[in-house]
Amino acid sequence: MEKLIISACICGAEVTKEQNPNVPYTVEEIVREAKSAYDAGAALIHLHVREDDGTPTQSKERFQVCVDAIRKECPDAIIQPSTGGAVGMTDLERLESTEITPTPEMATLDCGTCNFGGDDIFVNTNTTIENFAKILKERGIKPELEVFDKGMIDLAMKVADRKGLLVHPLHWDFVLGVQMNATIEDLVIMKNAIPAGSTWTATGIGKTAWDIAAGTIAMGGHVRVGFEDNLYLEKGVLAKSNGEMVAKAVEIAKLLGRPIATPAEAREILSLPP
Ligand code: KMH
Ligand code: ZN
Repeated sequence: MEKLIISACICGAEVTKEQNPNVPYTVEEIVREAKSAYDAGAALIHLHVREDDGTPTQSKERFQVCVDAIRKECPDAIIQPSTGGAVGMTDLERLESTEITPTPEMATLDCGTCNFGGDDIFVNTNTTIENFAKILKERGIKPELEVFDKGMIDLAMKVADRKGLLVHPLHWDFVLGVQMNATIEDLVIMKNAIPAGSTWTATGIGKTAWDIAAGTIAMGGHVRVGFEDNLYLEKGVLAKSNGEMVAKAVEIAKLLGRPIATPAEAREILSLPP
């Protein structure tokens, strides 16, 4: 089976130290978490950044400082800034994370609007999707197409792909348990809905994380783990680090006979330049 790319979503925009004191806010904490994930086997770091008090920000200056500092500790990791940011941010604000130097190899591209817990709405209109796809293509950044349900796969194809704004092969990230349920049946629906030749990663939010990780690894997909999506190593046990969660994914992969991709192997699988 193809080698497994492990992505670590080390920080996110919503989770807090009140929920798990190991959630990183400062540059030093973000670097600590990126390094723990990288050392444990993550090839890709999905990155959000915060102000020191935990406020989410898409400031290009803050991204630049964090990416430069991560790069020193994780020299060959794929660093993938979020363009989703946090609920309520403007499109221009969200795109700032892609304006760092050197230009990131990848960034997320969220493919639809969804209910995001409580009364929060994560807004990605058709114009937003189209503009983000166009800008990422112009900047030579490979999008990770973030899809929270099957309709978002259809929307990405209609709104961006049919207009020639996506470069194939596509790479998808199925974020299950936000809007769509997070069962193995849901995973199968998503896997069967993407165009042939695509690569895909999946993650389950909260208590669904480990079932989705195991199912994904068995099905040949790639896996995302980390504080952004889940704060627990197992029921009732808060994770001490992102590295601990990556190590658990490595262990599941080992049990299922799936070798882990290095960053160089991940670039090859994702059709990124070496
Ligand atoms: N924080 C969410 C509102 C992404 O990184 O592209 C959006 C998000 C998706 O996390
Ligand atoms: Zn994110």
